Amino acid sequence: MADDKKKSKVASKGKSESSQKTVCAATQLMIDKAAKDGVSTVFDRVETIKPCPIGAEGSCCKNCAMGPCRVPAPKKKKESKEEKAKRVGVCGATPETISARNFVRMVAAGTSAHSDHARGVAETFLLAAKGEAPGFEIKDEQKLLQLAMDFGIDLENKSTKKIAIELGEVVLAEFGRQEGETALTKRAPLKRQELWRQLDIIPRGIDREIVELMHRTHMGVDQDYRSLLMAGARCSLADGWGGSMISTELQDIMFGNPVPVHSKINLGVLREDEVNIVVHGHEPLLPEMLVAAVKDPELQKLAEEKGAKGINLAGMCCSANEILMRHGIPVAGNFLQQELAIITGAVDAMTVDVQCQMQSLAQVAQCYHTKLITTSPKAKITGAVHIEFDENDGLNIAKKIVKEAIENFPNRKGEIFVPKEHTTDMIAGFSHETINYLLGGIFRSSYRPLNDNVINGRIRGVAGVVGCNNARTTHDDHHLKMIKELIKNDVIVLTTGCSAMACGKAGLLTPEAARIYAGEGLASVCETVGIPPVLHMGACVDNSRILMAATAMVKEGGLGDDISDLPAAGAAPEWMSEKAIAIGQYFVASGVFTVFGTTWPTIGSEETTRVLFEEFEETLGGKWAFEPDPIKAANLMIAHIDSKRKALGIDKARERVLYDMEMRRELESA
Ligand code: BF8
Repeated sequence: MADDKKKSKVASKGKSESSQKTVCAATQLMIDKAAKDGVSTVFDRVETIKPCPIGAEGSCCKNCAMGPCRVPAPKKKKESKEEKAKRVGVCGATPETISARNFVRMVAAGTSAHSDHARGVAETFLLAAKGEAPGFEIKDEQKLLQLAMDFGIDLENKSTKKIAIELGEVVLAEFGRQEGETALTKRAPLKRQELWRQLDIIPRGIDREIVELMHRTHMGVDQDYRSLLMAGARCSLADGWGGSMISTELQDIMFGNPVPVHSKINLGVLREDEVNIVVHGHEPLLPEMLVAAVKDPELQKLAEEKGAKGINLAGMCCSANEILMRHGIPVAGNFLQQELAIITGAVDAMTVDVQCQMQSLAQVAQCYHTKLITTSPKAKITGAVHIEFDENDGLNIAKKIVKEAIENFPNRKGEIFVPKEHTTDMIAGFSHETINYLLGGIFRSSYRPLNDNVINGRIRGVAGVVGCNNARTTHDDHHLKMIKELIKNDVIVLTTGCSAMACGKAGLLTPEAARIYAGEGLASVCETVGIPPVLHMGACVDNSRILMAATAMVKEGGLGDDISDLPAAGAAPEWMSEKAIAIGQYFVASGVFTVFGTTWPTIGSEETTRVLFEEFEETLGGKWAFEPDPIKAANLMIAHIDSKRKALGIDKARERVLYDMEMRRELESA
């Protein structure tokens, strides 16, 4: 922040401003049921546990046992040099070092989560390539060949099987690579790669960058906040152009590249008279096997024998996005709805693997009959049943889980209540290849029509709105307010994760939404092509699809020669996880202006915040911003998009479009 006035404004913006818990009617009904049943949920706990103000601003250093040292931002506006010199930790660490360390540790944790997910997928891919993982196969051969070429594999005179095995081995080696450049960074626009090289922030190996960041932030190592923040940028690139991209690519190869698919969303997709299995977490390996297992005739028969009308599989969080995108499996809800699914009393089993699973699920499950089943050796929950997933025997394990759910169906107790009237239709499945195809048609698939419509001003720009729910903001509200403001202003929105689910529930993921919510220019394009104004691109690892879409726009031509030239912006208005910080940081390091809401974790240091919010634009071409008001945040994004349009010399085109609309209105009223 440039001055004290600005800084105190940022600090006060971090406070929660609303007592309304949700804008989702189904969620509210289930919060009411939880209260009636005497069950505590995240919506109750957030009222009683206030965030530690010093931790929230990134001013608590607990990296050694001389502390924890609390070095909060000064209360008064002007601080003398002597006062500032005293505001340090026991070892002398300054507020800049402490806040930068805390920030980049979040980047390291987020990168590790996406990348360890990727490692699991790569291990399964290699087994599948060798024919040693029954049920897993190579579904998208074209994508396999493309990825193999990106990893420098010579394809000549090799069978698909041989290429796949080589690819699996090379990809696994990518995690432990010690030097050189992470292979998929070469997919970025050339100018971006050159900038990364100049700044020496191209990741070497994925694990190496995470380990180095943990080392740098150990007591007494890197104590220059700029150096720490740049190392954070490098680590984040190992996520976006490394771990996350590897997950997306290998999953597409094994399970199929998503294409537009119709489905339904919200807690109403659960069925009172069927066995309900909710699959929650992130890795799509078990979910894919469950999709096959629930169709097993013997298990269907067993369900009938137990008095159920069928077996209903539904998703929660990013696991939901994975099987929605590829199979159209209905989605029960996003992050803040996980406990509420169990509170319906109709969930016979909930499986969890890794990430975003609240420990409270075990207590909530005990109040009903639900079997909570942990499936990853990396993530156990006290009180849950553990049935470990093994890719060597995936289908049988999935069948075992389905059987557990069926056997549990007769054990339902208490009032069963599914908010049946609350489901919404949606279209998901927009991979970046699909956008290419939809816009250009089968024989001339290309981003040209998208670029042309940006250049002619019908589409003002592109926004990636992604990320979590956070119980400290009204559930779904900030996603929806921001996205409606963007599309109203002709900004097409690409969405993933829990944000995509908020959009689905609110009806924004249908082509009809264009006419209702989008500005005239965007609506005309959506109607011509038959797409929604908000495109669901998948789970959080699929934010790598947004990087690829942005790169495709640059390569198509006419919109500059780097991602930072595009009229584009990113946002996570309800973020809560460390993964979101890693994602935001790789967007910024890829040249994108990125706005986060809710709270900002470096407020304790004016200088660290200034580097992230201002200086990064000079060095990286992208920068962070914090704005908890979603409408104001959307307008920051629109202003940025307009500034990029101006720099590209295409601002006049949009003025003409607006003039045309005005003329049309005049004609209509004449
Ligand atoms: O990875 S958006 S709450 S579910 S972290 Fe988690 Fe956030 Fe949801 Fe998926 Ni992403």
